[in-house]
Amino acid sequence: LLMMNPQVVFVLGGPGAGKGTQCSKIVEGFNYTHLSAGDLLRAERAREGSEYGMLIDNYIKEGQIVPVKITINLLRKAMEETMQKDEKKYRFLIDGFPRNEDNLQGWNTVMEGNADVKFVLFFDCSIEVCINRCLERGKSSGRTDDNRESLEKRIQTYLKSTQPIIEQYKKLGKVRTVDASRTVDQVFADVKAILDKEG
Ligand code: UP5
Ligand code: MG
Repeated sequence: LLMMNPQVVFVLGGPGAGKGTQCSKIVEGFNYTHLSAGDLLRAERAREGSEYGMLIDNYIKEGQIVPVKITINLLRKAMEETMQKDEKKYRFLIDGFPRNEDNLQGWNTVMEGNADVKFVLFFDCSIEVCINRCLERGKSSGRTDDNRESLEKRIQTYLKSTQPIIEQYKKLGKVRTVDASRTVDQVFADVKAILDKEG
C-alpha cells in the first residue's frame, strides 16, 4: 500500500504572534489541515475520562510545556484520522509545536521517516505586541493563560525553550520568517507568497 508520508509545516512564534489566525486563513486557500497542538491539548483536558486533564491544566496555566509523550500521541492520532478519512489530505500545518528539545526528540522518535517536515513558518513578533494581543484576547477568550501572570511565564518559556528550536532549524536553512507585527492581511500576503512558492 503506497500511502503518502504526511507533509508537515511547523508553525512557530511567540504567544499571540498570530499562528492560529494565519493558519485559519491558509486552510481557506491551500490544501492543508490545521492542527494546533495547544487546541489538541485543551480538547484532551476537556475530554471526559482523560487521565491527563489535571496535568495539562497545570502545565498550561504555568506556561510550561506538556511532556511530549502526550502531545505527540494527540498529533499522530489527528494526522492518522485525517488521512484515513481522505488520503489526499496529507498536508498539515502543525501549529505551536515543537516548542522545546523534549518536543523535538519526541517528534524524531515517533515521526522521523513517517512524516516529512518541509519547513518552519516563523511568525516573528515583538514580545510587547504578543503580550498586548493576548491580553486583549483574554477579555473574551476564556483561556486560563491569557492573564498577565501566565503570560509572563509563557513568554519566558518561549524565549528560553522555543527560540533555540527555531535557531536549530535556521541553521538547517528551514525557516521562513514573516514579520507578524503588521495587520492580519499584510502578514497573510507574505504567508501566501511563501506557500505559493514552496507548495
Ligand atoms: N491577532 C492575530 N493576528 C493579529 C494581527 N496581525 N494584528 C492584530 N491582532 C492579531 O492571535 C492572538 C490574538 O491576536 C487573537 O485575539 C487574534 O485575533 C489577534 P492567535 O492567532 O490566536 O495567535 P497564536 O499565535 O495562535 O497565539 P496562542 O495564544 O494560541 O499561542 P501560544 O503559542 O501561546 O498558545 P498555544 O495554544 O499554542 O499553547 C498554549 C499552551 O499549551 C502553551 O503555553 C503550553 O503550556 C501548552 N502547549 C504544550 O505544552 N505543548 C505544545 O506542543 C503546544 C502547547
Ligand atoms: Mg494559537
